[in-house]
Amino acid sequence: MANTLGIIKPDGVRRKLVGKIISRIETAGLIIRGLRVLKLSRSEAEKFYAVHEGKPFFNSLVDFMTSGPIVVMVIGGHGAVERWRDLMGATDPAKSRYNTLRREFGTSVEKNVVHGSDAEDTAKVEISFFFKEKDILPKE
Ligand code: IDP
Ligand code: MG
Repeated sequence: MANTLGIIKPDGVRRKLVGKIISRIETAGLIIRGLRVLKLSRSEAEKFYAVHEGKPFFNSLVDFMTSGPIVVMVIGGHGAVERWRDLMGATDPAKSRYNTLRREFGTSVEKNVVHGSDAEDTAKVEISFFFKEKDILPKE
C-alpha cells in the first residue's frame, strides 16, 4: 500500500471538475485518504515547485498555481504513485493518451488540471507539505 499526492489545479476547480476527477480516482480503485481545499500563497507555490526554479516556465507556473483555489488529496492504494500518474496522463495534454484526465480536461502544457507525485520518496515529501499525519486516513 502506497500513498501519493494529487492536486486538482486552479483550472480544474474553476471549471468545476472536482467531482468528475474524484469520481475517476474512485472508479480506478484508488482511495481518497486525505482531502483539503486551499489557496497557495506565492511563497508556498515557489517552495512546492522549487525543483523547477530557474526554468523558463517557473514564474508563469507559480502565477497559475496561485490564481485560485486548489484541491489537495492523499491518494492511496497498491502502486498509487504510478496508477495516479497513469490516470493523469503525460504533462502535455496533447501528448497524453486517451482516457487520461490531462488529455480530456487539460488545455495546455501548463494548464493541465492535475498534479501527481513522481515517486514514493517525493510523494512523502509532498504529502507532508499539505497534511499532518493525523489528517490522513491510516493504511489498512
Ligand atoms: P508533471 O506535472 O507531469 O510532473 P513537471 O515537469 O514536473 O510535470 O512540471 C510541473 C508542472 O509545470 C507541469 O505539470 C505543468 O503545469 C508545468 N510545466 C511543465 N513543463 C512546462 C512547459 O514546458 N511549459 C509550461 N509549463 C510547464
Ligand atoms: Mg513533476
